[in-house]
Amino acid sequence: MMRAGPASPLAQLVARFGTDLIVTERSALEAVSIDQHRRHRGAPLALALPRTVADVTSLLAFCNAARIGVVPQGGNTGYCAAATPDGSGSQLVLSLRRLDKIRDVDVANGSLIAEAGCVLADVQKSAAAAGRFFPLSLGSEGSCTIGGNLSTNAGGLNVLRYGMMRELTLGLEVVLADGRVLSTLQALRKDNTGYDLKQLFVGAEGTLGIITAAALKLFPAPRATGTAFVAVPSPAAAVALLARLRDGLGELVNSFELLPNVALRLLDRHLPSLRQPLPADSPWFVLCEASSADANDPLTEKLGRLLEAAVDAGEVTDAALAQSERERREFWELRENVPEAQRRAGPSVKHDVSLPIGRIADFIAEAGAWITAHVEGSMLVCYGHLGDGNLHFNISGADETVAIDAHAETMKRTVHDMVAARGGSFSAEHGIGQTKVGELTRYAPPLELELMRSIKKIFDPNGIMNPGKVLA
Ligand code: FAD
Ligand code: 2HG
Ligand code: ZN
Repeated sequence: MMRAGPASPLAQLVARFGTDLIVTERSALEAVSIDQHRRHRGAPLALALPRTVADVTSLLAFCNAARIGVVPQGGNTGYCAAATPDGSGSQLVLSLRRLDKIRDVDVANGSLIAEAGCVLADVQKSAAAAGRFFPLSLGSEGSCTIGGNLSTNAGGLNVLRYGMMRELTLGLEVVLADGRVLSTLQALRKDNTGYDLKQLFVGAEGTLGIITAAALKLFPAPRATGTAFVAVPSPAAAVALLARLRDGLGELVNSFELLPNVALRLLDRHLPSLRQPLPADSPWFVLCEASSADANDPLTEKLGRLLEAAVDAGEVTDAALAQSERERREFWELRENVPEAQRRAGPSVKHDVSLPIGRIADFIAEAGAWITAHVEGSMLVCYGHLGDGNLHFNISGADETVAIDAHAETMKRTVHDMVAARGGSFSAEHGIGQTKVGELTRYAPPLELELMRSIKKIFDPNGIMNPGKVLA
C-alpha cells in the first residue's frame, strides 16, 4: 500500500488557513510579485491576506515552525524591491491591506492609532476630519500604507519641519517572527523605561517583524501658508536662500525642494497640462513653503519680503507666490510629478543620497561634471529635498537610443564614493531592500553591520522575515 507523503508547505497553509486568507490564483499573485519599477520579478508561494492581528499571529507562528520565508507588503510603492519575493517560489507574500482601520483619534493627546494597511492619504484625511494634521506627505500617498511608511522610515516633503516617519511615531504594535505580539500603543510622549524597542522596527523593511498598527503624532492644522516657486542661479544660491528663509521664518518653513531646469522641460513634454508658473529659463528652481496654525499670519507677504531681499543678494532671479490654494496645489503638482515625468522619459538609474547641506553644491558640481564627461548621451535629473540634504540624483538617457542601464554600476560606484567622501549616505529615504544590500555591506562600518546582524538573530532566529533584504 502507498503511504501519502507529507503535504507541501502550500497545501498545509491552505488546509490550515483556508482560501480566504491564502490566495493562490495566478491573477492575484501577478501584482504582488513585481516591484513598482517593474525591474524585479519574484515567484511567491502564495499571497496571505490576514483580516486581523490574530490572523497575522497564527500565520507567522506557522511560517516560523515550517521555516517559510515571509515578505510583508503594503502599497508596493517602495523603490528598492523590498516587498518583492525572490524567484524560488517558496516565499509567502503577506499583504496588510485588509488591516485598514483607524482605531482611535485622540485630539487631546495629539495622537491617532492606525492599522498598518491604512493608506497614507486616508490617515491624513482622518487627522484633518478631527481638525488636526498628519504631516507625512509623499507623491505616492494615494497608495502607500502606514506599515510601509514605518518600515521604510519614509521621508517626503515635510521632513524639514516635522521629521521622518521615525519622529512621527509614538508607539507600535508588532507581531514577532514567532507570533508573539509586542505592543507599545500607549501613545506616550515620554517613556524612559529601558530600550526604545519600537524604533528598531522603523526602517527595518520587514526584516524584524510585522507591524500591525501604529500610534502616530498629530499636529495643529496649518491655517495659513506661504508657498513660492522660485528661480535660483545655482544650488549654492538655493542653500543660501534656505538659510535666509529659516532665519526669517524659523520653524514655520516646512518644505524646501530643489528642481533643475531639465525637470521642468520633462514635465512640459510629458505632462503638458500642468501649468508652469515661471519661464523655464533658469538653471535651477526651488519650491518652498511655510505654514502656521494662526490663520491671520501673513505668510505670503513675509515670504515675498524675504524673496525680495534674496533678489538683492543675488540668490534669486525670479519668483511666483501662490495667491490661492489652487495655485499652491499647481506648484506642488509640478514637484510631485517629477518622478512620473522622468519615468515617461524612459529608464533611469536612481541614486537617493544625503549630504551635509554645506556639501551639496560642490557634490552636484563634481558628480554632475563626472556624469557629463563619462556617460555619453546622459540626462541628469538631480532634484529633491534640499532642506533635508537629500537629493535624487537620477540619470536617464537623453533619448531612447541611449542604454543608460549599461552605465549603472560605474555611475553607482562613482556617485556613492563621492557621497561617502563627503560624509553622506547612499540611502537617504528609500531604504536598502534587495537593490542596495551590496552597498550597505560596502559602506556600513563593520561594527554597525555586526550589531545589525546580532539584532536580526534575536528577533528572527530562523531567518523567515523578508529573507535576502537589507542584510546579506
Ligand atoms: P511597500 O513598498 O509595500 O513595502 C516597503 C517595505 O516595507 C518592504 O520592505 C516591506 O516588506 C515592508 N513592509 C510593508 N508593510 C509592512 C508592515 N506592515 N510590517 C513590516 N514591514 C512592512 N519615499 C520617501 O521616503 N519619500 C518620498 O518622497 C517618496 N516619494 C515617492 C513618490 C512616488 C511617485 C513613489 C512611487 C514612491 C515614493 N516613495 C517615497 C517611496 C515609497 O512610496 C515609500 O517608501 C513608502 O513608504 C512605501 O510604502 P508602501 O506601503 O508602498 O510599502
Ligand atoms: C520623490 O522625492 C521621491 O519624489 C521619488 O522620493 C524619487 O524618483 C525618485 O528617485
Ligand atoms: Zn524623495
